[in-house]
Amino acid sequence: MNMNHPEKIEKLLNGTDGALITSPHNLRYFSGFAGGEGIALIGSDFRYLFVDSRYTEEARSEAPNFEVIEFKAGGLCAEINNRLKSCGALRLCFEDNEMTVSEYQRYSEKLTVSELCPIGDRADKVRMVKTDEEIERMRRAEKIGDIALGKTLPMLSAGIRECDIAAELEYRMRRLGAEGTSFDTIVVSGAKSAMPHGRPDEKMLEHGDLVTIDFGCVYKGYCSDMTRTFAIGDISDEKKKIYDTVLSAQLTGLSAIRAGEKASDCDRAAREVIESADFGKYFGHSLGHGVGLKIHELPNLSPRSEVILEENMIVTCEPGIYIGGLGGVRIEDMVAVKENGCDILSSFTKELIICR
Ligand SMILES: [Mn+2]
Repeated sequence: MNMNHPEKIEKLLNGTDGALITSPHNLRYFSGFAGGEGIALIGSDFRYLFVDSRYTEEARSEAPNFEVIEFKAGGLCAEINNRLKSCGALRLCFEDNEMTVSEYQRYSEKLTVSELCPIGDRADKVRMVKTDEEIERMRRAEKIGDIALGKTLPMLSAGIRECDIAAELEYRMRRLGAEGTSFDTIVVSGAKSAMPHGRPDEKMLEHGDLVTIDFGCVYKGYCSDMTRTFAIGDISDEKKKIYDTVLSAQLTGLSAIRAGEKASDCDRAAREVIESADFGKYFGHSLGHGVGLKIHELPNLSPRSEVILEENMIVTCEPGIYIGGLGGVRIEDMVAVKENGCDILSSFTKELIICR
């Protein structure tokens, strides 16, 4: 992001004189600086980036549209106050969802401002619609996941531990150029697969298990997110029915996603498939979420969402059924919303794979 998007800055400011940007993802989005630690002060006609000496070089090269100011320990607020004075900024907005209470108290005491107003979800809303460059980074991230999963798949068999699969997948993604994982990799098998966000441990895969793998990586700052569920050997008819129902719901959700559609209607379309198979009470979460610099962004594809989808939003479509004691299935793709549908960024098969 840079000076090419003044309308995004105006949305962010919403009538205030400046925005105090402190979170790693918003620093990166609005300035380009990827170091994570620093403070940006952004107004309609000024751009300052305050960093300590560890980040000065990086900030100067990554945020060319910003005046980079190096501060010494204890000197940050004085440096900010100098710039506030020279540009006459009095009312600042700040990231209330990201700042600690003690940081807020310190800024309230030390900054010479008339008001610090919460920014609410304005930064998140600005980031909702992606540029082509952002989409290409996420397409690449998702592709890395596709390839890494393909290379890990031969490991899946009875007797191997969940933690070994998670480690292999993460290693493969790093070797393919990922900067890291976009969240802690989920590999859950057997009865544990009924925990949507369970953690991989030393449990071994067993014959007849469902194994859910939910994972993603970060490429040039942008996250990917995908989920596939596999069978270890032959599975029961009920597990097969759960799989088929989730797949059908996922495909229905995908076909509902398009620009102009209500996010809540996409959730509804997929949920109805699961409800009509009498599994409704086992699908507790929403259909999907936005993805970007953060793994969970706006919009939410949930029954309560009031968002109308717009072209180039990136969202996931990930229905699931989780039955305590038995197991669960989730299938997830990340997609770019388009005028007449959606562009699915992952290409890994969704046909049930039975691992022998
Ligand atoms: Mn997800």
